[in-house]
Amino acid sequence: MLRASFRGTFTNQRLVSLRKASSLSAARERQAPIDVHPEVEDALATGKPVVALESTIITHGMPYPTSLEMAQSVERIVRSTGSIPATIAVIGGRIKIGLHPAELERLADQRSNPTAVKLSRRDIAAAIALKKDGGTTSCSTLIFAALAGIKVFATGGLGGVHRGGENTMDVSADLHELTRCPVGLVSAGVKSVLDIRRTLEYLETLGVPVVSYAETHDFPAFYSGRSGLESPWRVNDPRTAAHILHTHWQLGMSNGAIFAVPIPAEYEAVGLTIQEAVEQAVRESEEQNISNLGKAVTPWLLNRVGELTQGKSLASNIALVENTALVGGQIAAEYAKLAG
Ligand code: PSU
Ligand code: MN
Repeated sequence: MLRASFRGTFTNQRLVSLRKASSLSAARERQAPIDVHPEVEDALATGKPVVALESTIITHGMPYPTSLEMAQSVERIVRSTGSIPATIAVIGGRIKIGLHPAELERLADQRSNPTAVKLSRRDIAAAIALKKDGGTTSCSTLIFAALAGIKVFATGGLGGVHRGGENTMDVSADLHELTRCPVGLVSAGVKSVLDIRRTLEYLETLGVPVVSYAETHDFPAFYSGRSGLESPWRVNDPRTAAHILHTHWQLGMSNGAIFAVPIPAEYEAVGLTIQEAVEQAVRESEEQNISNLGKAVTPWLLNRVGELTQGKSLASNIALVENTALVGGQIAAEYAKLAG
């Protein structure tokens, strides 16, 4: 009886948006330290498209001030598609879903704030309790996006199985997180510092849908649009991509999916040069036992590739992140139409 009258007072659409907000409201009831930017809050409440953006790329992935310019630029690009950007981070021990300009600056400027930590799932509670600043990896961005009810997340490079991972067991927590969070992750594929073949195998084991957002099935390899390995699926328009996500969750599946977008074609040639630097960086990392560095392995490799290419890899990195932000914004806009 109560149920019938409750339903009668809400439209279907309101019910859907209430459902979306539920894990966030539950966390708030538990007084979890979460601040949602008012613009993001409004978008989530009214069913407008929102795109989550990560922040380890800002704190550990690029040097300042390029990191800040990139972060501002991807937010602008998301806006150009009609979606609202929500850069996610931890500031002073509080989770931020959407950053104010001064917060973004504080996070990016590692000269005045060199203590921002890299946050994977295992680091979140400690970083919050100790009132740290932190950049969220794909893993922890997925967690907070899911908590807030954000359905699309755009990033550059997803973590994966490291080369030699069969011995070191260095497999990014990003992969497993995709089994827990119902979020569509848009990335430029997986970087060739990683073992792309094993990464794809492991994603299959985990049951994570992998879709190339391209003209061919080739799974993109970050600096290059092609890895020579195939994705099981491909689409090349935002509506079909959104339809895949919508169908996946209509069926009650609670995991995420990957859309892998190749770097713009004009960066393909320089990608070949960068590939040589990648091979050298991986060789050096083996000689210097870098695999013992734990979560510092990925930042070390990124930084070394940057040094060896004299910044060319950085320019490519920016271009591919901007491209995934564009596609992510478009997919989120289409998804919002389907979800109503
Ligand atoms: N690849 C990049 N830039 C990055 C990262 C990966 O080209 O900034 C970051 C992302 O935040 C990714 C994380 O989620 O590194 C993976 O780290 P690890 O391999 O330690 O899981
Ligand atoms: Mn690792």
